[in-house]
Amino acid sequence: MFDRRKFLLGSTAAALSGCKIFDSAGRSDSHLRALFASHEGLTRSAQRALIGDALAPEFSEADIRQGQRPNGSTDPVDASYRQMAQSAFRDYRLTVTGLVETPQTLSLADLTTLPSRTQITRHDCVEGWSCIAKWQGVPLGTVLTLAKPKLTARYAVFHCFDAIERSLSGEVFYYESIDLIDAYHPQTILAYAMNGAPLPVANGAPLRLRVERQLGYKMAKYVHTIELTDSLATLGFGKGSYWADRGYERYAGI
Ligand SMILES: Nc1nc2c(c(=O)[nH]1)N[C@H]1C(S)=C(S)[C@@H](COP(=O)(O)O)O[C@H]1N2
Ligand SMILES: [Mo]
Repeated sequence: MFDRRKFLLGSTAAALSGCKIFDSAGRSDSHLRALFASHEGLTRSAQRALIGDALAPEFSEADIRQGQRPNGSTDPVDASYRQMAQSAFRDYRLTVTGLVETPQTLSLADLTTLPSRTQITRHDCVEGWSCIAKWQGVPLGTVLTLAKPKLTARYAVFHCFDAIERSLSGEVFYYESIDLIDAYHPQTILAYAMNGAPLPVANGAPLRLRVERQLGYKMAKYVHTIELTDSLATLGFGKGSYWADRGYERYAGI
């Protein structure tokens, strides 16, 4: 079977800084990964039929062999973001809005007061590298439960502080989305800490999504708003994700 990831090895090796192409601690499920890699068009329902709502593999502290390689945006230039970053995100607020009964505005203190989950998982970027890191955060389901999704809500959309694209026609801020099944998955968390320290700016401070079992680009960094919607048609070009709108699959399962 053609191994797309081995193929990527040659082109990305030079760009790697600290992360192995594929961390060998994750080899146990490599047959599954190879299967999905070879089925780019596999639908969400087909993937669920295969792996169900199983948990992504979790690792031990000893498996963390390098820092999480920062990728994509690493230092948002948005003025309000920079100002917040200078005061340890004291003025940061997460907004939960859209198809909810009780919209929420939560500070970092509010979020860290809620029960947290810690998980050591492997991050797989579509570019062909992996990192194992420890993530701590509040389960997204907990935050959604506070906001009480309406029965019509189907997706959680994540709006981010970083303009990933700047051109004469304007700025495009990073966006992502997941359906509510993934949103309530126990390993789906809004992470504020990484490897035992507050989340660094390069990795999405103060709050980034972890939606394990999916590819790196789903893990929206610099999240300021979660919007519940019944459709993705009006978001970007309609595929629910900055990168999916530019050619990658929306349901980026591994
Ligand atoms: N807001 C935002 N989120 C983002 C990105 C980005 O550019 N902006 N890049 C994505 C990609 S492609 C990857 S692999 C991961 C990288 O996360 P890291 O910097 O913590 O390794 O973030 C994802 N989430
Ligand atoms: Mo990525």
